[in-house]
Amino acid sequence: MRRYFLLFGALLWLAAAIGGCAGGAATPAMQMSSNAPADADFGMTRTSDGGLFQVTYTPALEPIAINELHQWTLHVETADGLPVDDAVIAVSGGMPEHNHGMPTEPAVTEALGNGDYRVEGMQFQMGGWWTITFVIDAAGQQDSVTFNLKL
Ligand SMILES: [Cu+2]
Repeated sequence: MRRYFLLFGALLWLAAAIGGCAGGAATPAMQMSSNAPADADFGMTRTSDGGLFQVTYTPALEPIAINELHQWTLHVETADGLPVDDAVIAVSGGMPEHNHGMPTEPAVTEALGNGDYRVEGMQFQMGGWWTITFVIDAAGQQDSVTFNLKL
């Protein structure tokens, strides 16, 4: 009897995994891991790749729940700690090991002043390792920052 419950549970898990990964129906279950590299930085404040900006995200939903649409506030400073206003910021995200993106198309919808920006449309359809990348254009310079999340 116990065997049947285990099999049923495995099928449920597989269905959930496939359902959560658009286009991943052909992905073998063995490849469905979502482990970040051992040295991945999960901090909510990071320096952008080129060192131009210090960027901090604050989710309106804490902790972040799966499948719940919510906002983030992004705070952008120069390397010297001065708030960066009038930036143009693009958002993208996904699960690197699953080759899928987010179910939504998040966007910065409002500059709030003092280096803060409202990010709308944040939603994650499954648990695991996610990366969210912000490409920041400000004062004629561009740099990007990628945050790691474990959901
Ligand atoms: Cu996934």
